[in-house]
Amino acid sequence: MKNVTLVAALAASVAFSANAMTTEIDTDGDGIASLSEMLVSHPELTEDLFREMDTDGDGFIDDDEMAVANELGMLVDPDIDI
Ligand SMILES: [Ca+2]
Ligand SMILES: [Ca+2]
Repeated sequence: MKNVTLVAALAASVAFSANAMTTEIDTDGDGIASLSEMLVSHPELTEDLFREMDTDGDGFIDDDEMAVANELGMLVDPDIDI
């Protein structure tokens, strides 16, 4: 039963992370973020960092890649004052 709980927790975590792709970032609503879309909400983002986030190299950040980037703390959340 422990595994079931873990899977449920992971699923909840992924569902939460999927919200990382907000309409604030994905301004054209296609579900993925280009570098220029990312730069609107994350002006500190560099092209190098964008390429690191874009793990499948398609030139866009999708939900999964955004979630991983958030998990690794690659992006500074503009809503959080550090
Ligand atoms: Ca987009
Ligand atoms: Ca990608």
